[in-house]
Amino acid sequence: MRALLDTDEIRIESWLSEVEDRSLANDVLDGLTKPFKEIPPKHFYDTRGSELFDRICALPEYYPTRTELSILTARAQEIVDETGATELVELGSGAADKARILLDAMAAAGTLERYVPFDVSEQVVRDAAKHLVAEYDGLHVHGVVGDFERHLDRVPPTSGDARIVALFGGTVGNFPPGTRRRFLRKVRALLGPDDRLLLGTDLVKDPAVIEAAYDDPEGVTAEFNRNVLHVINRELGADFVPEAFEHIAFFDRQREWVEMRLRAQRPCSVMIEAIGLRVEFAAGEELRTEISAKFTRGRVAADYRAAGLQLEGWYTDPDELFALSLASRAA
Ligand code: AVJ
Repeated sequence: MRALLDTDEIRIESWLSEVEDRSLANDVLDGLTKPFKEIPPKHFYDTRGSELFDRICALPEYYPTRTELSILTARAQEIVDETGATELVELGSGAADKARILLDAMAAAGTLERYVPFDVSEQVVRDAAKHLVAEYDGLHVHGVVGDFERHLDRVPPTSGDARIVALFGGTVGNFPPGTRRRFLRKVRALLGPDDRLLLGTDLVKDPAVIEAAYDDPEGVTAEFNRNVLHVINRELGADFVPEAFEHIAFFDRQREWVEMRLRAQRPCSVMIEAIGLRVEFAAGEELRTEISAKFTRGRVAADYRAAGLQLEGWYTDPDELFALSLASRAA
């Protein structure tokens, strides 16, 4: 661990180290030597990828972000009053605009003590900490720089009476079902008896609505998808030609998840210097870059149960596009 900052109000620590952090190299080596090639979606988010994702969130077709924000705005006070939360832990905190809605409600309830942003980007955590301590009187920020798939156990112990651990955006849908349940079990370990998980999940709906959200006419999502190839080129010295890959997005009605893929439009031979790997793509061969599961209330409840959690609150919009749910440790 590296302590990045330690003042009266702000403490920031990092669990990432450039030498040990072989996550991308390992994922590329494993993923591109599988019978069906795949790269996990967490590697989309370098600076450009994060910018492209912000543009996706502003697209008329991409409903999840604005819907989740509307639910949170409508229900934050109720959630805070019910949980009595003194602390907010946010996994994948980014610019913390969703956190602000909860922090406002906690401040209004007079319970606000601490915010714990957890993000892979050191800059993002620093900026959020700096802005928030200026905005909220007496707020302490304990920032954690890390990968919440690997460093979840580094979240500091609760400082107050009750905390909310939040994962917004439907990001939990990026995990395949088994991994998702194991992840939720690790989140459970962060919860004391009075603590709650607040989880955003996109809901099952008309496939046409879902597919439009992942294949916009402007091509922003296509660029976002191809960005993972730019990341691999830069970080691992590879020679992908991103333009040779076509963006594919479809809703798998059986599994109820969206899949994004990149389809080689012609045969491609790619060298990945950093791991000494040559990979061949046949014309038309596809690389899976993301699954994004869509949920029902029943599926969320079942996942919670399997992870030793219990569903305690369900908050949705009038069209039931998206849901926030609250969970506690099962008795
Ligand atoms: C950030 C994972 C919630 O799955 O909808 C947006 C990422 N992918 N468009 C999602 C994404 C394509 C997004 N999450």
